[in-house]
Amino acid sequence: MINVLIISDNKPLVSFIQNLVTNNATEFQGVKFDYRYSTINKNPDSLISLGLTSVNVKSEATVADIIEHYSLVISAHCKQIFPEKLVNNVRCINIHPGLNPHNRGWFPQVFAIINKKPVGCTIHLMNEEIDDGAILFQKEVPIFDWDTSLNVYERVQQAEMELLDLHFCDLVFGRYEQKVLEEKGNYNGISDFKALCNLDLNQVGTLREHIDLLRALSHGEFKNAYFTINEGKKVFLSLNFDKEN
Ligand code: 0FX
Repeated sequence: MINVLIISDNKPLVSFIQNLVTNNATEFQGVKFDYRYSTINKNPDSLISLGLTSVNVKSEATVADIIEHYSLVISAHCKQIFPEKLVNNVRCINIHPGLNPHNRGWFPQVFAIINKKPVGCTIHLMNEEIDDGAILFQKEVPIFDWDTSLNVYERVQQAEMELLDLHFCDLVFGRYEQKVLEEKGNYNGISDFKALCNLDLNQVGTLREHIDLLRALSHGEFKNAYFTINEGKKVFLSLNFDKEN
């Protein structure tokens, strides 16, 4: 029996993977899939409704248990960073919403809209570094001038599902070639994102640069970009585009 652990904080991805497992039942005879969300997830209800229970990969006892019981761990947008002990002792694969090595880390499409580096999704083996490790499968997606962060993110998520549709069985059975990148690329942390959100009303730049900044921070209902008025109150703003057909 092959035991596979899938850890995810993203409902559409989990649901997609669960359907793949159901639809490939013959191929997956002898494979057992367990699904978990990370313990730091503050809104797990939709994941619980899919049958997931929580896991804390920061707990040493849990890591020891995972190493003992599983031969593959898949992170499908897991909120917790896997510890070194875990990635070094069991095959761990990450499904990442960015095109490594460009803009590794937090919210790749936000930074790609601003710095014009390529974006897409990457499925890679995990090592001790964040969003690093040998690449197994990748797909780039375009960014148009009228895209917000949400538009690009939806395109990336679609590409993730396309890759999973094509290669999920290959991932489980280890049927892939590994591509090790020479370049490390660049990394953005949550503090970089927070710094972007705090708008400097005196910032000088082209109108294109300003539009890029604001659309990069426009993502549905999220309150990202803001400027501050008296008494430190924040005024949030976002951009909407209306492209003629
Ligand atoms: O599934 P996911 O893309 O993110 C998850 C984890 O939450 C995250 O910690 C991990 N780094 C990632 C690989 O997997 O969903 P999300 O809702 O956290 O973020 C989706 C997008 O939403 C993000 O790319 C940008 C946007 N967003 C998110 C937050 C939390 C914002 O614009 N503002 C925000 O405050």
